[in-house]
Amino acid sequence: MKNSRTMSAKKKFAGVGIPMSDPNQPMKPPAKVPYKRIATEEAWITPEILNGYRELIRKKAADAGFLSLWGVFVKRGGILLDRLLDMGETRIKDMDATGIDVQLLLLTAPGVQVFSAGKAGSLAAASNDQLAEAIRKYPKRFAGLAAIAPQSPGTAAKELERGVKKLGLKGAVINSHTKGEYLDSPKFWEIFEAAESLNVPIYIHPQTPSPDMVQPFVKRGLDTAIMGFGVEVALHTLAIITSGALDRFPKLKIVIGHGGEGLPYWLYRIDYMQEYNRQAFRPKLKMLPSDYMKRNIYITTSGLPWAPAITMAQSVLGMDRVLYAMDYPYQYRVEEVTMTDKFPISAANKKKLFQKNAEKVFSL
Ligand code: 1DF
Ligand code: MN
Repeated sequence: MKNSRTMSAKKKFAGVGIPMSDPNQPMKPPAKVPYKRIATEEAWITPEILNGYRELIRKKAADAGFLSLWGVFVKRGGILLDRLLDMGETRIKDMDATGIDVQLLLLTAPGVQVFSAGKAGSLAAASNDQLAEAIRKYPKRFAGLAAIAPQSPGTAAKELERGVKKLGLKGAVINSHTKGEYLDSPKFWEIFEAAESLNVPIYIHPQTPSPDMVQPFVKRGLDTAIMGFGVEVALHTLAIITSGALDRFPKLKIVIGHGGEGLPYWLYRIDYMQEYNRQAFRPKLKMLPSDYMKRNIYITTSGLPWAPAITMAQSVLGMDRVLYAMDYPYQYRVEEVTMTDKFPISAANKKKLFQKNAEKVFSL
């Protein structure tokens, strides 16, 4: 019997048997809709940072996680890199082809977090200047988050402040662990303090899992976007919640992608078990993990235009906490938009998902 997988050998399929278009062929643009489509996890890179990566590889100074992540760039090749590098007409054309009104731009993983502190700080600042320049050219189409280098928390906090106050950026992106360290360590909390007082969010974007847990994933080819990314950011988010950081910074806003990296699905069990699993050195939390998820965490739909997963997350976190994202150029497909346009939710909630929540969370 024919099924959707065997009907045509040439046809490519996205998740769960859904057909997908080729982003390098002309696509049928999505229908006009009564809301702006704001995509909130859209990637870019500077030539200088890309060269820094090449140097790490050349000098054999890359750890297993970065080596594997670099493999993604190599495998996907020039088409992907061109799209990451372009901050002008090509990007705008791609946005038009998929009905995206605004891209919120985030320096792609692993950002500057694989470099030494000094180099990371200067590359981050230079990238923020370039990002601000692109936004000045296309103020209606682009907005962005500041890249920061957690290797020097004080410098990172100051760069976040400069990014927001001087450059008009809307928060910070941190590509998860920094050389194996997570933001639950109080040494990083200057960054939280700055974000909270500036009233801007921190987007914790995936990268490959930290050195202590990456090996079993790498061995099986599961360390990047297929699952390792999600496990890494879910761990990072739970680490922050269970550290008590959100009792110390109750107004801190944290954004995570990919449908909340599995956490909405697990919330009941996390709440239930945290009572028994709390380690002795941890502070007594003021609330349940699900309460912090509903107070401090926002999630985006990046790479997951799938109604069962996203409507589930909306039902447990609330309609105000879920924002649209495409994950350009990694998941640049018109279906990222059209499938989300068709979610079985009300018109008002669709406008929240695509537009209103992003405007509020990122002060657009
Ligand atoms: C991929 C996806 C690669 C995402 C990324 O960085 C990345 C991928 C190198 O599909 O291989 O950031 N992502 O955000 O899902
Ligand atoms: Mn992404």
